Amino acid sequence: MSPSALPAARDRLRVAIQKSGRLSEPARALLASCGLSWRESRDRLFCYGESLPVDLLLVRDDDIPGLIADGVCDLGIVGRNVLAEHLLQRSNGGADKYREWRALGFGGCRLDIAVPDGWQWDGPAQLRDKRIATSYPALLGAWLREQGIAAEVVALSGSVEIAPRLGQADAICDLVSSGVTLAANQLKPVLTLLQSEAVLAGPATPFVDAREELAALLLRRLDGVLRLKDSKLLLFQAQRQTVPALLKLLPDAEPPTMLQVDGGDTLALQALCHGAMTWQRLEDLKHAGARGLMVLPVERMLA
Ligand code: PRT
Ligand code: ZN
Repeated sequence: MSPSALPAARDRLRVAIQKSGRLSEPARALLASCGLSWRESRDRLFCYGESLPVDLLLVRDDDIPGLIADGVCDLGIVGRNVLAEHLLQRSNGGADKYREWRALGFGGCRLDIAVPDGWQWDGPAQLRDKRIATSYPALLGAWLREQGIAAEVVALSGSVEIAPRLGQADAICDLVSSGVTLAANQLKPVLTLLQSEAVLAGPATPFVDAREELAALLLRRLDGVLRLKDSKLLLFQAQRQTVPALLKLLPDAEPPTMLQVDGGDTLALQALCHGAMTWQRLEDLKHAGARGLMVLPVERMLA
């Protein structure tokens, strides 16, 4: 490659998120909680990063993997289902250029095979020689091959769930979250091909310019936010001899800070807990000797 053909060094990071849809608001909210803010453009396709040199590109979710592979965007927030489908589709051209960096804990759903309610399901072999409608032909095709099942994949771009009623297919392979859509179309889920959620996707190799440091900063903040999502700070007092039993009730807690109160056997404890702090748990702790229990939200943490 001649020096003039080298890609220009970039000192701003470009993150692609869904313009409008299920992932757009939570993706923005997550990035905002990492301290990012933007100036909106009039066409709302590009938002200039103000607090940090991290810009947003607002696009269709299906375009995000390709934009990263082609270097138009550096990072993207997209469903694992979309990323996995594109990775398989591009397996001979660009798939090795990007990968999942982090699971983000929202947009959860499953890619399921669903069959008409009336079928007596007795296993994947029942799909042999059947027509299966899907918007995920690469994922379904790969799974069928893996199972050694010869079936016809009917690729549709939308309204997959009505395909059996229209006579276009015998079964479907589609995203499911609550399952209400399947039920409304007299279908039942029988197999899960993929557990999905929104993920941060990025290049498989490090950046060679200032973007590397920016990406590392963003990841550090993201990890802090994700780690604290369900975390609470638990404060209470207890007699020294009850502490071992109390800590057994807190398997999801970081090692607590303990301070002696009044120079006696009473300790004040402070523990960061990562699981849900329900009333039942608090009552169990009280029963085991904890006093003055207090649960506080944790807003930010930097390890
Ligand atoms: O316009 P653009 O192409 O960007 O958006 P899109 O219409 O392709 O995507 P969108 O906004 O519908 O979904 C974006 C991402 O959200 C998906 O790629 C998944 O990663 C994730 N997600 C989470 C879902 C669902 N849950 C979901 N339930 N995507 C689609 N659905 C569909 C499902 O297939 C069913 O038809 O929503 C319907 C309702 O689901 P039930 O099971 O709750 O009835
Ligand atoms: Zn889409």
